[in-house]
Amino acid sequence: MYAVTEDQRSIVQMVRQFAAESLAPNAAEWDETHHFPVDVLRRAGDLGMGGIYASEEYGGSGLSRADAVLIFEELAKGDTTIAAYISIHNMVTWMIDSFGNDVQRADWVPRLASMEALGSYCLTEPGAGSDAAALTTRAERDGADYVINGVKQFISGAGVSSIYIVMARTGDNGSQGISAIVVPAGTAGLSFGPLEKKMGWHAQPTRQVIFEDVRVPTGNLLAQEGDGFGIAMSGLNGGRLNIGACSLGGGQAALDQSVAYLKDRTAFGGPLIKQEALLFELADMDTQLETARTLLARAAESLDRGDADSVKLCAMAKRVATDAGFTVANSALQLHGGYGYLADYGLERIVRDLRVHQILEGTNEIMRLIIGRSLAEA
Ligand code: FAD
Ligand code: 2MC
Repeated sequence: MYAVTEDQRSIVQMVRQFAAESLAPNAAEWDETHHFPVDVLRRAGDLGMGGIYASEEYGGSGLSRADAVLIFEELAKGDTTIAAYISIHNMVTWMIDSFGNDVQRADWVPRLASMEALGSYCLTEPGAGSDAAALTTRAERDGADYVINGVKQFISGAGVSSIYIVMARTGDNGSQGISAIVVPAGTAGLSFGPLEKKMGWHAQPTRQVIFEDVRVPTGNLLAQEGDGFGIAMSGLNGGRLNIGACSLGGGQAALDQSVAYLKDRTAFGGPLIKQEALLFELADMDTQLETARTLLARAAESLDRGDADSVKLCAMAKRVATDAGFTVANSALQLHGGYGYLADYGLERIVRDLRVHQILEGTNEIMRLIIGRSLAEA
């Protein structure tokens, strides 16, 4: 049953105001100048958005996944790229809060929840993306330390983040030989590749993270050796919902702008919104977004409950919402005619930014693989 509670309404109102005042007016400039607004992220942290679904014990907001998808939709209406980074940061906060011991949680969660420290999630490698269990970055035990060697590819926030969760191989037995280790910025041997030049997501840095004999205490291991793949995947279940919600927010902003534009723009003797072909297009856009919103809410509630089919539902919601957001934004661009292609109208930026949501946090083909496997294995 999809119903928004009174509490959720007030959270949405607060986030909507933050997005309208602090994100939307700056989104075009941050995109153009490739500016990562760390100061604004700290303000989001002050509002509780650095640890949305981390427990309150160490400074998290203690909200549900159902709350989180509403929050990310609103943030993305202001700036999808910044919203998406906040989602990745939340994966990091939640993974430490959920799988760390009390010392680790007390050390890192308060700083992450306030966004005083930013987090990066390091799974992908140059030779292992979709097939994440094939990763080769190694962490060898040496006395009381791990010594890490390897390269992580496409890491969001890299170079600016203070805390890196690194999935590294401590054993050779496939996904069971992977561990999750926290590497703080400034550790000797940790370096970053140049900024990647990207189609979108200009307002956040993407770089390689390079480990050359990076030495961290074994006390930085989350849970037990061999638990890392499960920890990484659990983080991604929520991440997939959030990124879907970011696509929804971007798509909704594009639809709202299109309705206003077609009411205003006249051709053939009246406002374009009177053209039934265009009204039907708007109707389909609205329907696609509502379908995505409904499935996101359903998947979020199942993740909150820990249902057995929540992994599959998160994959479905990610696939549907990221496809819907991109399709709707692209249609919105078309509905604006030539003006849609101009940067001033903001739509080409939303299209560029949403395109990558169909690729990262598990490509939409991998989402189909997860869903398909669940059918084959049933
Ligand atoms: P590949 O795995 O090489 O896939 C190539 C193509 O083959 C894709 O279309 C894929 O869907 C398809 N394919 C692969 N296997 C199958 C299969 N079995 N069946 C059907 N089709 C298949 N990663 C992180 O760890 N942390 C980050 O912060 C992060 N941020 C990112 C930011 C950006 C801007 C980008 C572009 C990527 C980011 N990523 C990050 C990496 C992202 O998760 C990967 O790019 C993605 O998982 C795909 O991996 P790949 O690029 O190696 O593609
Ligand atoms: N939630 C919880 N556990 C999961 C899981 C999930 N979503 N997916 C897999 N697991 C567990 C699974 O239950 C199994 O556990 P056990 O060993 O106890 O039986 C273990 O992980 C291994 O799973 P599989 O046997 O399914 O592993 P396989 O290698 O065949 O395939 C696949 C796993 C393809 C689903 C996984 O590699 C995947 O999701 N690939 C996509 C990678 C990805 O999403 N990358 C995103 C990087 S982050 C990013 O892009 C950002 C922007 C932050």
